[in-house]
Amino acid sequence: MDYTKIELFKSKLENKSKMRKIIFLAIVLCYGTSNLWGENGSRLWLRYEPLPDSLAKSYADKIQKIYFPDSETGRIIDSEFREAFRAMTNKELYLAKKGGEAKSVCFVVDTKMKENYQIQNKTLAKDSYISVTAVDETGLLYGMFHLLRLMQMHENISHLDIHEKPSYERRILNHWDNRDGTIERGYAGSSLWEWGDLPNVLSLRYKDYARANASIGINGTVLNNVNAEAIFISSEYLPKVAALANVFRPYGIKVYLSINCSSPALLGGLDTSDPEDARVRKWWDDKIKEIYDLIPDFGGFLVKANSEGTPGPQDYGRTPVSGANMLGEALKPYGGIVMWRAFVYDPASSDRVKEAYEGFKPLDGLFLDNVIIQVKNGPIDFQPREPFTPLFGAMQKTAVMPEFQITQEYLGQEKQLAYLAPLYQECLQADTYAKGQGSTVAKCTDGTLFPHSITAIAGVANTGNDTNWTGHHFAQANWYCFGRLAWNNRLTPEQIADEWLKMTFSNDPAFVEPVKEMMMESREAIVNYMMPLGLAHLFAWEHHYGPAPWLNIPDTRPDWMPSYYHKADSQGIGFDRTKEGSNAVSQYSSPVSDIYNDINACPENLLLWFHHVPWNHRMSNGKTLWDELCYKYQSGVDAARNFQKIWDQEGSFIDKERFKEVQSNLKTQTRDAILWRDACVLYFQTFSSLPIPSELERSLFDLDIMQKNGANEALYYGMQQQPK
Ligand code: GCW
Repeated sequence: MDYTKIELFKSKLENKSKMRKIIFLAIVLCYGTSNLWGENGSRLWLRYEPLPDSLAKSYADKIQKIYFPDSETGRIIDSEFREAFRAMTNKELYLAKKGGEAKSVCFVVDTKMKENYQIQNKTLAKDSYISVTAVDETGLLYGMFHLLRLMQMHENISHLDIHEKPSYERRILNHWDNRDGTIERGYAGSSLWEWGDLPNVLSLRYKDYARANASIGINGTVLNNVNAEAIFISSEYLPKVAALANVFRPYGIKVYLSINCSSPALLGGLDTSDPEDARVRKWWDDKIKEIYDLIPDFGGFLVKANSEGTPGPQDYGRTPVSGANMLGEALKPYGGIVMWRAFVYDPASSDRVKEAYEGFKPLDGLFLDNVIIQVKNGPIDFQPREPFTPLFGAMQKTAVMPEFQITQEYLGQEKQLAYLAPLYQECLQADTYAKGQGSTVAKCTDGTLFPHSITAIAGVANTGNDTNWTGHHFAQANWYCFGRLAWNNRLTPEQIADEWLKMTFSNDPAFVEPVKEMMMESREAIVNYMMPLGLAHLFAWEHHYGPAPWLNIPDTRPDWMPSYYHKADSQGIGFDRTKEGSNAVSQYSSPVSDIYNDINACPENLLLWFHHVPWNHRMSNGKTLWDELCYKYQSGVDAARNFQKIWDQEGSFIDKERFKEVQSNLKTQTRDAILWRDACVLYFQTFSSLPIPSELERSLFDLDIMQKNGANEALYYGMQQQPK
């Protein structure tokens, strides 16, 4: 649906009488339906395009009836499947009177199953039907979306024997959404949650949000920012939260909330929020009861405590264990959980990457079993490339969940194409050696190696109220791939890109193959033109889009300044984290620690993360470090240019609207890649004093102008500095 236009209608009509509201709803419904098939990206990967005739006929020969449970979720299954089937095959489905009728698709719950769902062709006398069985109704919904995915991908559905169960039990989106509709690090418009209208008026998008999530297996959503306002758990807001929970429930999605640890003082008027204070405990007990009275299946709390200025138990000399267990105890009787973030770091520390480990490893084994520690994939902060956080595999007696960022805070935001499945898989498949070879981050967190009563994974959402949900059309692929990997952490990024492209754009191999290749290269291209060879955090102040490796703001946290990370000087560049340096390498198990510690064994894509490397150091390809750095920056720019060339050839395969929007995004991306290259190479050259290899492209921007005007402004406000 064209949500932007709907919103426009709505704001015009908002303050009018009740009668007008009804008229408005009618308009919205008609308008929505008439725009249902518009190509503005609003349908995501659930487009259900008409199939080629022969395929439509073959599916319609196999499926003529539908059988489903008589329940709210059952009716969702029926209407989604029926409408999708009609759109794809131009055929109506009849209702089957009982399960297992010939030529039917039949959805039946079997609570004894060990898997989540199965999809099988079953034979009945000489006819056959498709059976979808699942452990519960949410499983049936997942099975239904799986079957629709196969059809959207033009797969054969005659020999199905699919058995699925999820890698993680809780697959959760974290929305960094604020009460006023802004989204921290959100690049796709305002928040989807219309707090002013809730609980009485429900936006049309809530259901579509739930559908989209159910279609990729996401079963939890944290509605508000981890930098949490206490008001979300107030008696005023809880009915609003409950209204959303009611919409999401039939789609198998639980709601969770981020909490502010000072809530007992802020909302309850207490003079303390000390977790060891009996009045504070009582306040939380009462609050949690109030929540469960309204939302019986409430998921639990996400907590960012004593981090970047948020309050927490350390304010009272307590540990995270004290805060987390106090909440865990109160949530326990209701089945709720606490997700306690390990993203805690102190400006005084000489090496920020060591802090999550130093703060949490000593607490291993002390948390209650309904507390899970939420750990960012890398030890700094969602950079284009980081090694995995060493807490994975190190905390063995406590449940640990990975947190990825779907929103592209540090990867070009809504302006650049960065397919993130390769980044997610790089972390999940990294070998921690915690229990010998093969102890991947995936296996350390999904219960395979260290069984715990909860397994979970979180992704910081990239959704907003933009018509296409995510700003950049290709950013939808990151929402999609997060869900798919949370469901099955063994899927390859290629497989997922293949699914997404076919459903979102076209099944034509002449489109799918080159565009898939572009997606697969996109994250590495960004690494190369922003911060190759293990560099990190070279971003301009605060907005984290453009480059400012020179940035040094006096009296500001040093660990927020690029020079803290790159440490360039006349000798070389990079952060010495070896045993002779900050010794961060020792937080990894052997042999990972030995490999990272050895300048000749360390993977080159992490070299400057772990070593301060002389400019004339020989890389494995024989080039000096300086030359290699220049080549890497150029290769990133070359890749961005190449994406433009690839995309320019795809116009005939897809709609004009999305084609042109992506084309324009790719232009911006190339422009900004050049700026990144010039800013970084020219700035680092002031330390290396070495020439840029003569065969490489010359720079377009002047360092002094970039430094004076701030490359960041140029990027944001339409290139005030023109290329020479
Ligand atoms: O990535 C950084 C962001 C902050 C964010 C913080 C976090 C929600 O720049 O905006 O705050 O991480 O993860 O808590």
